[in-house]
Amino acid sequence: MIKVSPSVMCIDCMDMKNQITALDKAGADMFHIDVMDGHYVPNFALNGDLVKAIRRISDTPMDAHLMVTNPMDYIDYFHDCGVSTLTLHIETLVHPIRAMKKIHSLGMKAGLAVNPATDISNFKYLADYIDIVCVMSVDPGFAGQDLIPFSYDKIRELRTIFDQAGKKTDIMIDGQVKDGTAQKMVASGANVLVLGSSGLFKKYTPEQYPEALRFYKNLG
Ligand code: S6P
Ligand code: MG
Repeated sequence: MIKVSPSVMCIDCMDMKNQITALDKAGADMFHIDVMDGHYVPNFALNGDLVKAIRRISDTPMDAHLMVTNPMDYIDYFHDCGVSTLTLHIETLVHPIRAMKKIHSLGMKAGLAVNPATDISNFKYLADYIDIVCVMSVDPGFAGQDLIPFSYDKIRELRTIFDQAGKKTDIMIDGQVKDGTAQKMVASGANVLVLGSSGLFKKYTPEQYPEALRFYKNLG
């Protein structure tokens, strides 16, 4: 079954507690926490305080997607805040294997995010070290952007790399996951869907979240 990770950045922050509770009841597998530093990407977003606040009301695992210039400086911090999966951008890492090992040493799952214009051929060297890849189907920084069409090919190429390495690595897709794109993403090899404004929060009311999440989870 497909796993769904609602993007907390896309939640109306005035209604955060109710929305988290509704998503938990609806069967969210994870909560996707977008962290932005205003430097690596031209926007600011969530932080460890919010991770800790969500942890007080929910046991659902959280995957933090760090869009920051110096992610190595914050691995311990996000672990201490209660994150289960920590995803860093490969474009920000000089030594990605060292970074993944550091995340594992703290008991978290290790993820690598990859921007639309970044070559993925070196992932064959990383397959032994990563639990999840976050394929960006938009340039990171904002919700509500247009999907970059070759993202489907990228998912397919990554799935082939992991199959050849004998790994069942999770492939998460982030950006414009909605009815019409999600089917093609899953058919290409994605098994974790980040649900943002286009596929969840602008389309469904909290009462409809169970039906919405069921739809995405049953795509594969
Ligand atoms: C974007 C961020 C994403 C978005 C989400 C938006 O930089 O990493 O996680 O919050 O993907 O979804 P949508 O449906 O508005 O494109
Ligand atoms: Mg994200």
